[in-house]
Amino acid sequence: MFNQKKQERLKKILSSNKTLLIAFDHAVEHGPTNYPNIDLHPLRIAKIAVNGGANGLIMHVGAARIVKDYLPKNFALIIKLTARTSLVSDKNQIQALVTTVDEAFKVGADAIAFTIYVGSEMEYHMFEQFSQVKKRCIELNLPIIGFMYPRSPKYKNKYDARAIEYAARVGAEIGCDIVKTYYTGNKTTFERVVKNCFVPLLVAGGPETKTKEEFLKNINDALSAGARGFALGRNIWAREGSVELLKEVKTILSRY
Ligand code: FBP
Repeated sequence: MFNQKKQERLKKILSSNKTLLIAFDHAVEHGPTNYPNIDLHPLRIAKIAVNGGANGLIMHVGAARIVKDYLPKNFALIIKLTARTSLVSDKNQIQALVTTVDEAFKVGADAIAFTIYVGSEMEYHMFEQFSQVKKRCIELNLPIIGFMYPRSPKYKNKYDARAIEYAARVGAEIGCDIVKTYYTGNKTTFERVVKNCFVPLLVAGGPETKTKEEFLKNINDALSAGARGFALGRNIWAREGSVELLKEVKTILSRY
């Protein structure tokens, strides 16, 4: 029974062979002031996700409450439990637990998302919190998507392919059902990331690329390296023609 429910929820997220999620935690992580000309209302983002053919949306619980009644039945609501702002002196150390698994479940989460800054000084604290969250997720049959992001003094650049490979592997090892991490920017190095991550791997969109074509090239390269799909933010909802662009990504996904 337990596994069946979790499998059903996972199936909803990983529907078809490839997953397309919209990520929208940026108003917390980067702040609304970072996007002065963008309408950051959660419903606008939800409409982009639904109309563009995504199969799920990742949001904090407050935003999730606003959009949940709008979302179609077969669409996955993923609630992010951890947060940090960019107002602190070092935004790369830790994300704290701001929402409990029970609260997310009550609001209607199909899965939860949890960020770990792998390699940061506070890594142990995020690991400890993760173990508590995982315990409750198991009881409630909720899948966990681990946002596994390198923040190591050993690899100063967070997009260093070796650091990304390590972080993604850690996510699989510690029990994430799905891992999400950065694209390395290079197909060959990303193949190694995929190879070493034994659970489905989703790719973040990253900072807005100069051109739409550059963004779509990254999408193609990540897929041909073996990615199982994407959780895209800025490169979709911060661009003109978000819905059409998301549809283009969906078409590319269907070719793999
Ligand atoms: P993007 O597609 O915009 O990169 O969003 C994915 C994401 O994981 C967001 O959920 C998160 O806010 C952001 O990336 C974090 O990026 P960074 O670690 O570079 O601040």
